[in-house]
Amino acid sequence: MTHPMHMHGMWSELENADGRFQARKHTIQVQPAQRISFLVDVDAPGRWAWHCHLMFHMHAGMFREIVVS
Ligand SMILES: [Cu+2]
Repeated sequence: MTHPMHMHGMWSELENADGRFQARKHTIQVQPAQRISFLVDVDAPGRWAWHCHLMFHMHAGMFREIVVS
């Protein structure tokens, strides 16, 4: 099952297999056990959520807080 991982407050630039970057995204699709690489411009101070958009995954623990200070 794909995990639509969503970071609040900042954009992500997903890197493809060629080392090039794709369009800026708020939500990145991640397959189970898949490793991905993405860049984030950490330019928004505050407390932000990073979580799977599937509510039952989020409630099962796929939720983290990102603190930018
Ligand atoms: Cu998920």
